Amino acid sequence: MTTNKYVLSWIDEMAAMTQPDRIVWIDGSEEQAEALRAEACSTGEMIKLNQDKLPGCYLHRTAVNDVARVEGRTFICTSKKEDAGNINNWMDPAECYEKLSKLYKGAMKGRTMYVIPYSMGIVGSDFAKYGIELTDSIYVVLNMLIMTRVGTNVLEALGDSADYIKGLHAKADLDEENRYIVHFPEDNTIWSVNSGYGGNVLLGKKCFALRIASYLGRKEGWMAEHMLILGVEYPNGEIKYISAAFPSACGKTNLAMLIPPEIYGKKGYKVWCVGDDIAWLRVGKDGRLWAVNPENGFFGVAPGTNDKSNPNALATTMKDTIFTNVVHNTAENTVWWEGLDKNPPAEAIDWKGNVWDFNKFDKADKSTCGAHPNSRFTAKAINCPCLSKEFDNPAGVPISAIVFGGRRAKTAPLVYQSTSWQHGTFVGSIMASETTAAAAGAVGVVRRDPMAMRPFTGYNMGDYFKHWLEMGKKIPNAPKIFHVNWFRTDDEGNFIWPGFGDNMRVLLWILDRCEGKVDADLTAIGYVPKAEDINIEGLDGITLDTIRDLVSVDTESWKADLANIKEFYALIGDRVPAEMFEELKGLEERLG
Ligand code: GTP
Ligand code: SPV
Ligand code: MN
Repeated sequence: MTTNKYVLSWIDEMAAMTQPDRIVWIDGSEEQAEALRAEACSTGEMIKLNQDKLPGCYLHRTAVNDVARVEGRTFICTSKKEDAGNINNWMDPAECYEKLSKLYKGAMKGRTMYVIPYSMGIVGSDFAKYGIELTDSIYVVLNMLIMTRVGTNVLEALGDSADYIKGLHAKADLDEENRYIVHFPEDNTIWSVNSGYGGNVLLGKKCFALRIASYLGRKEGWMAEHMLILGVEYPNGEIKYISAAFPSACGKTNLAMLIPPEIYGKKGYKVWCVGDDIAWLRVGKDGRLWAVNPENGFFGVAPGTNDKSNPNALATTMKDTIFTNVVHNTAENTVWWEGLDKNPPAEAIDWKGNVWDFNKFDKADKSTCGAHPNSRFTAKAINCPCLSKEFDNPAGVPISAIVFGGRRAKTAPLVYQSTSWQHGTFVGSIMASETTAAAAGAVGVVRRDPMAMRPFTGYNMGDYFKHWLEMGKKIPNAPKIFHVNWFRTDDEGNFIWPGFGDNMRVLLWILDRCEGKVDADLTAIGYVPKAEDINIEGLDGITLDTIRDLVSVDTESWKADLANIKEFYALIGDRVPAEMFEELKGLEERLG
């Protein structure tokens, strides 16, 4: 398929180590994909679902010990430890290659090694970057075919160049103790072993498009961010674009596919999805910041997705989708998950592969769930009813506003605006959120997650803040920076803000601020809306007082946060830029 000597010699070397029985090149054709689906079904790796109801859809269950990203086993292997920084796990590259080579040795004996040439971004475009993933998993091949652009045209575009990301994945024994997701940014290399789950093994996604790409972006003067990209269309046809960084399972997919509330819908407002997870951003010739989504599909959280919360996502999954770790409705041969509807199937197999009795489901006990809380759908972008016309535009879209957000029960208001790019960078740097099921470990613990990139920055977090500051100086028409929180709770722990489609009301305030069309109140943390400027028409049970409460700045909880921010900066270490301490001092003084 190629005469590229860098590619061929690398594959020889990896095959000599892993010793597969056969090597199969993935060409991106439907025929080959269909044969692989049939093979996966014949071995039980996948289940072909009811083709009348869910054409082209399949179900897969991962091993029960392998259901989320493993941050504790994810490493950045730079030659100098300081370049990975204290927020990342680090291993010496030589030591790591040696250690993992032992795990890979013979790991593909009796198996097939698939060679997947893929592109992040549109093949042949200025901003595309290429990768080759070697894997012994058909499930990985089929997911990569949805999530990235795969095929022989990638090899043609690569030509004789050595400029591609080398990814090696082997399932090996799925041994948790020897599971490693490691990155060698200085060698354009990613090695993953002993996992078969999502972000650990679809190497184009978090490993390449965020960790390696963030490293490259710093070197080359652009940004790789954990951001959705959406367009808000006004009744006059004008479209304004927003990118937003929320931590894993905190609402990116939902916001990106938002359906405006009726009061806006009937006036002609629309929202268009450009991307739901990753944005690559660069400065355009016009001095604005332009964003592309390097992916080609969505790897979205299933639980909670329904025809009210996210009808567009649900529609997207109705064909050509791989479901992972959801409930199998065996009577109908369809799928189900918590929060889909109020009719759990009577005959069902849970995500672990056991018979599941929905009567035993107890909301307070996650272990009784039929679908794993981090169960996912892998669906094609082109099947999304609200996909932006600009999705395939290699130039991307110009960004008016950058929005940060997280899950905070109390501290963060519904929305606030930073006072400058530097202050906005500070706001991103102190983001905090309750942890979710997207990563292995405790759920619901508040932790700092700067720019939603804590698990995904391929270099020192202090240098990453510095890069944000440097980028700001290079964007003459920089986006304004905001922070949102859909997750404030009342004393009973209920979410106060309705969220989902109604988040449109906040987006419109944000865009009005970008245009200087609406006033705001300056507080210690930044600008907050005047309550009457958030449209509450048609919202049940929400009054101007609710909004006042939602945008109020609780000085005491912010003061309590300061100590934690200082500790976090100290943990990052001496590369935190002086500007961040300046901002911190300013905040402290304003809080009094
Ligand atoms: P990753 O794919 O892990 O990066 O996550 P994501 O940021 O795309 O998260 P997603 O949109 O899938 O949201 C996951 C969870 O957030 C689900 O449980 C949703 O129900 C919940 N969620 C999303 N938007 C809102 C909202 O506006 N309000 C509330 N209360 N919950 C929301
Ligand atoms: C996330 O965890 O942020 C995801 C899912 O988007 S995964 O691809 O598993 O990282
Ligand atoms: Mn994500």
